[in-house]
Amino acid sequence: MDEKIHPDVEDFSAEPLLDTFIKEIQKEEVVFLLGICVALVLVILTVVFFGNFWGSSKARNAVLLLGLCDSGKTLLFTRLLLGKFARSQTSITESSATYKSKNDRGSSWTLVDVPGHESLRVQIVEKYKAVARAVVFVVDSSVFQKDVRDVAEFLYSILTDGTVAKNTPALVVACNKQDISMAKSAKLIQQQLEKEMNTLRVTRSAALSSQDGAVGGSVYLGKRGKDFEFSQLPGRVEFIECSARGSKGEDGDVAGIDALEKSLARL
Ligand SMILES: Nc1nc2c(ncn2[C@@H]2O[C@H](COP(=O)(O)OP(=O)(O)OP(=O)(O)O)[C@@H](O)[C@H]2O)c(=O)[nH]1
Ligand SMILES: [Mg+2]
Repeated sequence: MDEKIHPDVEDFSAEPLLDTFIKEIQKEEVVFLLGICVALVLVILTVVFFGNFWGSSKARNAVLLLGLCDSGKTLLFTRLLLGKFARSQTSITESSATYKSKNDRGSSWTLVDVPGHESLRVQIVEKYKAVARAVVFVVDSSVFQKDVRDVAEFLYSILTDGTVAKNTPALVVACNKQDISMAKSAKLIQQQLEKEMNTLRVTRSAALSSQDGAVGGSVYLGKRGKDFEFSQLPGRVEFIECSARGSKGEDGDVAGIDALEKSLARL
């Protein structure tokens, strides 16, 4: 009788249910563990990415003053740091000092005055190029017509350097000595440099064989199949006019380097 009242009791077994339950829990555990793993991987990747990004941009804190001899780098260096005029002689070694930008962020950079003489500058550029946040390329605008080829060759060698092209430091071409009446304008200097560098690219790039650019640390400048223009460069490029002597001569006002200070404030 009892057996008939509870016909299913004998057939009933807790085992399949328990199995299903355990399997469900195990499935959830696997999903949960997978979730944790994915989250961990994401955290690690983020840390590595931002660590590298922050580390490299933090490390690149040098502003290099480059340019031919007598273009006015040392005088600009003194004016930027001390705000006043000082007599200068041809530099035979680099000078560096901390420069505080005139911006609200209070950013400060290591300003490096690199001698213009070819035999000295190559080694110093090598030393600082990997940490360059910006290159201030100083041009003597009063003798630009005579120097154009040398200026273009120097700038070309900097811009096609593998390390420089990879880090894309901002380029500020400082058309200095605007207080001299013969001085060429920034616009004209830019146009003539583009023309000259276009020619240089034709003669120099014959050695480059790879399509994507990089060969032996040297890269193709600008866009293939198009005349060279500074706007084709990946980094920020600015042409500014300035006068390290100030527009009113030796005792002149600081306005002569205003445009350069503004550029540096944006770095
Ligand atoms: N009129 C005028 N003279 C300038 C200006 N900037 C520099 N000079 C003069 O140009 C000469 C060369 O200036 P430097 O600052 O020594 O030139 P540099 O680029 O440091 O030259 P190197 O050290 O040889 O590479 C000096 O007699 C400066 O006084 C400027 O804006 N206007
Ligand atoms: Mg100098």
